[in-house]
Amino acid sequence: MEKFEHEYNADQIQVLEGLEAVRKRPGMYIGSVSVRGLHHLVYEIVDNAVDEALAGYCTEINVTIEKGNIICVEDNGRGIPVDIHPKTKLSAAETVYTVLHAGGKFGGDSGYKVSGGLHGVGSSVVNALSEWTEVTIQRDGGLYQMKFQRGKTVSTLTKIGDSKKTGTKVRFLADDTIFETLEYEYEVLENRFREMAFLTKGLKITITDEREETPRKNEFCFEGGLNSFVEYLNNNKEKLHPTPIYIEKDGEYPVEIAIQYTSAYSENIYTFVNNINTIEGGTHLEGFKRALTKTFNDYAKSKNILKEKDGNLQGDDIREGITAVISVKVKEPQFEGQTKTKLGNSEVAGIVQAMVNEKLSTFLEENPNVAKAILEKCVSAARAREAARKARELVRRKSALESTTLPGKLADCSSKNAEECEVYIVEGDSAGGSAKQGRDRRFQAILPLWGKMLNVEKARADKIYGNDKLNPVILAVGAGIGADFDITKIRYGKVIIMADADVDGAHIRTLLLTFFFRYMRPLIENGNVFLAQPPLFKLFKKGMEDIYWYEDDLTGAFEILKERGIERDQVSIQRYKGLGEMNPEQLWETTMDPARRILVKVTMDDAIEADKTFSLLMGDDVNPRREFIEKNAKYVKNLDI
Ligand code: 28F
Repeated sequence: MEKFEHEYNADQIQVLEGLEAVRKRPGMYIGSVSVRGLHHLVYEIVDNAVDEALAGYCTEINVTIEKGNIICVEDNGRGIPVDIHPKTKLSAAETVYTVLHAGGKFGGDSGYKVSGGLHGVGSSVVNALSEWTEVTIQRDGGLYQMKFQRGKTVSTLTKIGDSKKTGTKVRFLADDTIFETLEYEYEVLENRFREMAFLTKGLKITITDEREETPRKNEFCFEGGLNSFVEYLNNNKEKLHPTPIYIEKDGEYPVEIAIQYTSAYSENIYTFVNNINTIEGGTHLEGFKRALTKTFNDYAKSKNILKEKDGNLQGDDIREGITAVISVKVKEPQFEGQTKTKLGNSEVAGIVQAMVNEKLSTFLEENPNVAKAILEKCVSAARAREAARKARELVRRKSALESTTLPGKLADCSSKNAEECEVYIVEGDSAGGSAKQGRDRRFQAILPLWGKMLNVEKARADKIYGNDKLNPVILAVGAGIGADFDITKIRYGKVIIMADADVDGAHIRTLLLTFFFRYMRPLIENGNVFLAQPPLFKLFKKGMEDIYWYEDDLTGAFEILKERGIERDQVSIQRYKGLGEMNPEQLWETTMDPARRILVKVTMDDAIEADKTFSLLMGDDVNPRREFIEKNAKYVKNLDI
C-alpha cells in the first residue's frame, strides 16, 4: 500500500475524481495513448511555457529527454504563482496541477492577469497520466517544490530554499500502464519545437536527448519569426523575390502573415491558430485566399498588366508557387473538421481578408519590382491552366470513348471489388516479373515502373497528364488527379509502393509519394497508400526454416537463433540488395502475402515535414539532396508513417 502525506477534503475528492476520469479515458484528453499521445504530454507542458513567453515574461525554454524517458521542461518565466487560495486552501500551483481545466479558465478572479498568453489547461492532464511529476518553481525569492504520483499529491508545495531567479521546471515520467510506449521520437519533438520557435519570434527553445551515450541537441531561436519560417520552407527553392512579404495587424484578433513566391508550381500555405497547426484550414485561410486574389487582380488592372478583356486571374493562378505562413490568435477558437484542425469562427474570415487587402496592396504599391515578378508568374500560370484544361478535356473525351483502357504494363487482378483489391507499384522490370508470378492474381494487381520518374515539383498539371511514367499510375488508380480526383472511383483500396531498400528505391518512393501528395492527396489522407517492406536479410541453414529479417540490426535475429539452439556461425546470412534477388515464391512469402508481409501505411500527419522532404529531393540543389539520401536511407521515419 502506498501512503500519502496528504489529507483530502470534499473539494479535493472531487478533484481526484476529475483526474481519475482522465486516467479512465485518456484518449478524450490527449487524443490517444499511442506515441502521438505520449508526445502530446510534452506539448501540453511546453505550451504553458510558450504562453508565458507570449505574455512577455519568458525568453528561454529547455526541453530534455532524460535517461529512462523522463521529460524535463524548464522556463525562465515568472514561475507559477505559489500563494494559497483562501477557499481551496491550496496553492495556485498545486491547483493548476490537480484540478482539471484549471489554468487560463480561472485567470478571471485569481488576481493574475494572463495578458496575451492563454495559459493552457493541460498540466493536470499530464499529471494524471504520469507515474510521477515533480514541479519546481522559483518565485518571490524562494525555491518551491511539489510532487505527485499518478495525479495524487505526495508532497504538497513546500519552500525548499531561496532563489533570486524566477521560472518553472516540470519533470515527469509518463505512466507505462497507460501509454503503449514511452519511447519519445527526437525528430518529432524537434520539428514541433522548431515550429513553435518560428511562431514566437525571439523565443529560444532548446531540446536535448540524453538517452544515448552522446547527447543530441538542437537550439531554435528565430529573430525573423514567420519570415524565417517561410525562408526555411523555401530553402533550396528558387525564389522570385529575395525577402518574404511580411504583414501583420494587432488588435482583438492579431494576424501575422509571411509570403514568398518561388518558381515551383505547388501551393504551400500553412495556417496556425494560437500556434496550433490548422491542417484542414478554415475561415482564416478563406479570408486570406479571397484577399490575395482580389488584391493582385486589382493591382494588375490598375497597372495595366492585365487588360480588361483578359478577364480575371483565378485564385489558383495567383497561388502557384506561393509559400505562406498565416498565424492568427483567437480568444475562443472553434475547431471543426475530421481532425478538429479547421478553424470555424466565421468572423475571422472578414478580419483576415480586410487586413490582407489593406496591407498587401500597400506593399505592392511600395514594391513594384516584387509585384511585377509575382504577376508575371501568375499570368503564365493562367496560360498554363488554359492549356491544361484543353489537355484534360482531351484525356476526358478519350476516356469517355474507351473508358476501360488500362495501361499496357498493368497486370490487373480478377476481382473488381476495390475494397479488397491492391495494386503493387513495382520498381524495375525484373522485380515486376517476380511480383506478377508470385502474387495472388485474384486481388493483387502489379504495375511495373522503370526509369526515373518525372519530377512533379517542377511540372505543371498539363505535363503530368501526358507523362508516360505517371499516366499508367493515374489510369491504374482510375480516379483522376488534382481538382478532378475522385476518391470514390479508385480501383484499388490499397496502393502499395514496392521499391528496393536502397537509395534508388528511396528516391522512387519519394517521387511517387510526392506525386500522390500533390495530385492525389485524398488517397493519402484516406489511408490508401502503403509502403511494402521487403526483408533486408535471409538467415538460412540446412534443415532450418529460413529466417527473413526486416531490420538493419540483426541482434533480434541472433536471439531467435539462440532460442532454437543454433550457433551464429552455423548459419549463412544473405543481404538482399534488391527485390530482383528474390524469386516469385520468396517475394510472396516475405513481402506480398497479407498474412506475413509488413505494410507501412503512409499518413500526411506532418504536411510541413513531408513537403520539406520532397522539396529537398526535388529542388535544383544537388548537395542537400545527396546529404538527405545518405542520412535517410530509411527516411520513411521522417514522414511520420
Ligand atoms: C515548464 C512549464 O508551466 N510555466 C508557467 C506560468 C506563469 C503564470 C501562470 C504559468 C495564475 C493562477 C492560473 C505567473 N505570474 N512551464 C510553465 N508559467 N502559469 S505556467 O499563471 C497561472 C494562472 O492560476 C503566472 C503571474 N501570472 C501568471
